[in-house]
Amino acid sequence: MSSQRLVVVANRLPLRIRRSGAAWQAAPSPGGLVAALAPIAADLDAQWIGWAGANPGPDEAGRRALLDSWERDRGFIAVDLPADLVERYYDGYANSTLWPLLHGFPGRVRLDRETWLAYRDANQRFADRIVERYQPGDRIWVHDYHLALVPQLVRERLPDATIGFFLHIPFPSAEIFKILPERERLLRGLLGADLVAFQTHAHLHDFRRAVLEILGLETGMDRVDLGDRSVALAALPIGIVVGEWERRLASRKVQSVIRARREAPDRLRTIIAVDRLDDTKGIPERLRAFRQLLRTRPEWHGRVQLVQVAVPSRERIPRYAELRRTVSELVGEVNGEFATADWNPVVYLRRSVEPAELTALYATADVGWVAPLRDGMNLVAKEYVACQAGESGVLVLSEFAGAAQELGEAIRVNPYDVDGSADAIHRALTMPEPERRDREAALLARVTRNDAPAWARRFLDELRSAARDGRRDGPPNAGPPSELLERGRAAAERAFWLDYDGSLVAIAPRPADAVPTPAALAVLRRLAADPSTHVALLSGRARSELERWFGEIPGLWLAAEHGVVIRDPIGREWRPLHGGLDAQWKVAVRPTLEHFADRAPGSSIEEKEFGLAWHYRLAEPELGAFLASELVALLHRQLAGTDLVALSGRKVVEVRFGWANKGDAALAIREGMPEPEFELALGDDRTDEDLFERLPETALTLRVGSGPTRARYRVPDPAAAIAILDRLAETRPSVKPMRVPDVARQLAGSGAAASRSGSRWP
Ligand code: ADQ
Repeated sequence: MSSQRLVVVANRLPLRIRRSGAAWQAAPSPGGLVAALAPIAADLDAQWIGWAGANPGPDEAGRRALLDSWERDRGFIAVDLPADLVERYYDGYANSTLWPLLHGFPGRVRLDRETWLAYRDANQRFADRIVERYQPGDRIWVHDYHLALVPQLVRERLPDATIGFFLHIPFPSAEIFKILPERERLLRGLLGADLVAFQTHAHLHDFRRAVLEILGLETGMDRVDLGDRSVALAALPIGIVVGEWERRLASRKVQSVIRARREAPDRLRTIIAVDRLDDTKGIPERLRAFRQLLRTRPEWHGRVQLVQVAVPSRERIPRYAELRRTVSELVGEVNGEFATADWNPVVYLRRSVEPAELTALYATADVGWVAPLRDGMNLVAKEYVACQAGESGVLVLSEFAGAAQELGEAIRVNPYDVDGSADAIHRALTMPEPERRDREAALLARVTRNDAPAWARRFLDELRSAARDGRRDGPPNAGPPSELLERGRAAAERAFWLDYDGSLVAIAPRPADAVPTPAALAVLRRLAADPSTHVALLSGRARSELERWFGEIPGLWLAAEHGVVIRDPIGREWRPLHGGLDAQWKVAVRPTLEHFADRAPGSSIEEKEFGLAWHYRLAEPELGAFLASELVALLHRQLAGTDLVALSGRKVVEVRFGWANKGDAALAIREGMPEPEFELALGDDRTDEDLFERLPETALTLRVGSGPTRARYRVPDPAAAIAILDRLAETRPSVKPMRVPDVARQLAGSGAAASRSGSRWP
């Protein structure tokens, strides 16, 4: 169905174009991503956008003709990248910066501004191609670390597009990720997607922590809230296309190779290792461990053979060329030390082997040895298990591969531990047959159940719900329409319900630093000076602070501590919204908060007249968020049966009267007013939602900044909110005499607030 097209976007197309003599030729692209995804993409009839691996050169017409035929026949759409850009983007930022960094090897990372600029440029070219080909309803599935900026670049141009991102490699701890000067841009780039998925929960967890520490965004288990939308997070381990391996395994050609090898009279026990020649794959470490096995257990001399298949990759990068040399030397050393005229301990195939040959190699090996120092998943482990179907080969698997999270029946090794690895191989070679069969059968069941098509289905299901649910969080950042503001400006009778912190001024690290800006003060003055405009400032702050900052502004209502007490603009008297103002409870609750303040350096307690708050904006973010949830749970128990509540807000946990509520405070003030013709409420956090909820539907409710909201409109920050208030404060036809005294009198005499107040508050 054309409205449900799938568009796969990856650095490479499944085929690459190569010059062979005078002609252009197609060859398969190497690596795990293409291996897992290409068959699925074909089944789903997906379009595929990627680099074809060759740039315009001699015989451009021939190259174009081949690319056009790919597009026509296979839905492969090539992105052209000039050669010097490829070098800086692909060899440079993607593989010399992101690859080692995301694998957790900061010592191998190259930081270079030039390559970053190229990365941005290349990502922009991919995004342009996506936008150019986009049809409404398309699902865009972006793959891997080469294209981290693409989701956001596409989102900016196609706000409604459905975009998913899958990271095939690990995500490192926040401490390591933070090394990147471009860390913020990269996270924002990824968060342009509706769904960001990882290979394991551990990677997802590290990502959440980076989002918290770098962007200051608290995340749910599986969600990042961006305000106007949210991004779903998921851990979806990739699988292999088991069916393809089964088919090859059953083929006559492969079966005859397998038979011949098994029946050979001088058959050795064999260990298979298959890797891209990459320094994360632990090839030298494996060769050293194998040498150790031969040194410590001579009984294996002449009886066991390690077949190391390694396909060279990224050889223009010096690190990779160096690795190639190291591996060749080590193979030479091990063979030099132990080989005999009849026995070669290590067979080294430094090339790409055909799928049929690979299948036979996996099927006939007694042990599959997968030893990466770190790996997103590692498909070789799963391929070995699939090719051992009905047999009893043993998988030895590094605990640092994503696959280790799933494949619990493998023998686990720490690839850095030479002795431990040698022992594990000995154990695998000597394991009794029934145990081997049991383990293999359990592994095969897992690999089959979570194969690549199941993985893709799960991703696309998650993407569908993410795109549907992610937009529910309220209005976009566009603010109210002009006509509405015009009507508001001209209305005869108006009311403004304004929050202060985060709404009129930006949140500051310490509450005392968030002093009113001249712009905020000016607009408050202008609005409150208008005789037919009622302006109330409804804040969580203590009355002493509100009085100090705003006490002298004529005509302004003040409500402190979320409406616990209210001051009218004429008599300037504070009255409680509700009776029973007792602050004795603070004696019992304060020590609990103090205990948490001690545990989180940088956090502090704010003492209000009728409330207590624990602020953790300056504390280490993850510790702060963790302690906040613990504190809320503890306070819930401590406060049960009282009229106090513990609420968590933005980097704060507050204890206050449950009945204190900005919405009720506004209604109490409103009772004494004529019905306003225009009404605006402004707020940035949960306590303002009470206000939005209580006001009539016709009120212009405006949320400042991110977060789910019931407000009708949203603006990004206090500056934008003030700009709107400024428009509404513009000169307007003067109407009706001043009404504030009537309202104040009513509140003082018969209104809700005063009737409950008694005379406790002067
Ligand atoms: P890779 O780093 O490429 O993939 P891996 O998952 O092991 O790592 O996939 C390698 C693929 O290449 C396998 O399908 C293997 O059969 C094939 N291969 C390797 N050497 C070969 C050779 N000499 N000849 C022929 N084929 C060879 C990245 C991440 C992984 C993640 C995958 C998929 O680094 O962690 O598992 O993506 O998400």
